[in-house]
Amino acid sequence: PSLEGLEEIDAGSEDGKRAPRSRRAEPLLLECAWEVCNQVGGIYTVLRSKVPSMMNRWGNRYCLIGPYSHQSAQVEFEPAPLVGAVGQAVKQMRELGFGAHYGRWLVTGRPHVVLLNYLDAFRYLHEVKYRLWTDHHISTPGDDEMVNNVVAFGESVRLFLQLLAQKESPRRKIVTHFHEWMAGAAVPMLRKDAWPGSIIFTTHATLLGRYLAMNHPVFYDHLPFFDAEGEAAHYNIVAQHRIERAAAHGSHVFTTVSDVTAEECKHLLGRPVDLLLPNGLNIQRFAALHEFQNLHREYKERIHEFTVGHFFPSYHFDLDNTLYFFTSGRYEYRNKGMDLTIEALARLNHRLREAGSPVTVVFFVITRAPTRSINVTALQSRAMLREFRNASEAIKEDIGEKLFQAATAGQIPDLNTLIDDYWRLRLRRTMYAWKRDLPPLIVTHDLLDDAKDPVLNQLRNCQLWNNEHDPVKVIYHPDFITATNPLFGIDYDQFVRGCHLGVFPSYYEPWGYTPLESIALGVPAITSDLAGFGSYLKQLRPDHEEKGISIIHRRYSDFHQAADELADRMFRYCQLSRRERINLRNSAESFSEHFDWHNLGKRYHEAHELALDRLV
Ligand code: G6P
Ligand code: 1S3
Repeated sequence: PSLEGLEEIDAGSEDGKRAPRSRRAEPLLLECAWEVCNQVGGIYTVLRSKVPSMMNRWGNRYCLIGPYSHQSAQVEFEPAPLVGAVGQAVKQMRELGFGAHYGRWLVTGRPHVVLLNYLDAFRYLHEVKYRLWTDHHISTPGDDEMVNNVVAFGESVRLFLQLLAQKESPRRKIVTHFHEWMAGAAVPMLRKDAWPGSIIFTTHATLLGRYLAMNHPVFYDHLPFFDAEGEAAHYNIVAQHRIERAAAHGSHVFTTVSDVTAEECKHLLGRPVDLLLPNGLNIQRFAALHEFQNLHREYKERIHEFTVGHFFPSYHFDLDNTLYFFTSGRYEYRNKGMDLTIEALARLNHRLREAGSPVTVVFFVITRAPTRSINVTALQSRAMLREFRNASEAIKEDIGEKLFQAATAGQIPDLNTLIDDYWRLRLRRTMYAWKRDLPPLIVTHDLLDDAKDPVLNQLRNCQLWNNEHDPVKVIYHPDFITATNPLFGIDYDQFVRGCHLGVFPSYYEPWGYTPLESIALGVPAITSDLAGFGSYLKQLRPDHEEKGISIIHRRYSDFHQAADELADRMFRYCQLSRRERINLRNSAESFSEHFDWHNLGKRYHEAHELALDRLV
């Protein structure tokens, strides 16, 4: 489609003006996902960051469709008048008794969005499920809340698209791009109805692949030989798997995010993908122009504060020779490579000690596991740090005032005599209470299941106890970092900026945003050749190492080889000089530009072109 004059062509322009007749045939692009206006995981990031690129090409002919949730809508959604074809279809949905909302998604680009209250389809859910079974052999258990929601959302979307097509087809072509099985139930239903538009389905991971990777010792070698149906039954995800499979087979264009996941699609869903759509970012959101090195220094100070509070009551080390490494992500212990990371840390600890290195590595594991609360000792250390700060500030002011008075009276006093007894005693008491005989904690929260927690157990097995003689210290923080978190008081992006290295050697990772976000914030990262991002770099950017991204070989290495390689990479990083670290941060930050949607959005545009071409 031509790029000219898009802003005048209307999927729902709020001024209600009709576009000139000759332009009305321009196609319409709808993008449908469970994570529209509803943050769950990485798909939210894909959709949200991609908006400016989509708006740039499609303008007002672009609209997203998602599930209505009152809570998220309060924050992310702004209603708009029901105008244009999309607005009219929403109006009709309402007349049919559906809670349908039309407006703008309040993210950069402010795209049109339709939010459907799928709960309204529950009143005839049994009929929809019956159709799914008779028409598509998808049997859905009665008591699975998630599957029921997905089916109800699928039906709401089907109905909405039918109403829209009645208004627009054949005058205007409609392309609908569905993401992930949770939005996929509408696809087979629409094909059965002979819906006149074109359908793209993108999977961001196969559900079965995720389960198998978590549980099977040699998932990738076995991939061609799995009996998908049998395995789905084994993991009790037959309905989900069949919805995903039906969406893959029912789409005109089937895509995924990387060649790693493309293999899974071929073997587990039985259809090779037509195109790969790698994930990008809106790099501008991260860009801090020439400021990012200063930001590193500023936020590193904040992390230093945490380190002082956490470690220094037990023993001291040189903060100037301390490096902060981190890993983060959803708590999929094996899939996200947390097992490998901890094993490699134990080896790094040994190597740094053997080498007599002056460096201390503080390693943060950031994920979300069920917890009761932040650990009392961790909070106490934090409170005491504040007490030190208050006492020091008070003494500074007191001494300053007394010194001023003495000096103006022509005396130079002994500074020691200027400290008020009250503050002297208070400081002594705090110093006394501050001292601890035990090593610093390795976990910041009280976990609900401390005895079975895999990260904690492996840290124990590897004897990473935060002992004084260990150059590698660990902080397991089983919650995501937000600005309201009392331990750091900074948000996740700021925390990343303050670190030195992100470590993400995933075993199962269709794409993997964490290392990409890390470099966008100017922090070098480690990924693996089993992550879509790593695989992309390995093939297309042989210069990735000098750009600050290392790729651990996991596809054809066993666990111990990979752990050695990872320990070696981290060890090499510890040997860099400050100047070399600064240079690497510069390279990483400028390289991240490659992954901006203005570059990778082209793949999406190709997919949409192909979908239009395949519409007969
Ligand atoms: C940034 C700051 C420098 C600081 C450096 C520390 O580049 O602009 O002032 O010296 O960070 O780097 P490091 O790798 O030691 O944390
Ligand atoms: C998936 O989210 P995940 O962390 O479950 O989709 C993301 C967006 O495409 C992708 O980056 C990630 O690798 C997948 O695993």
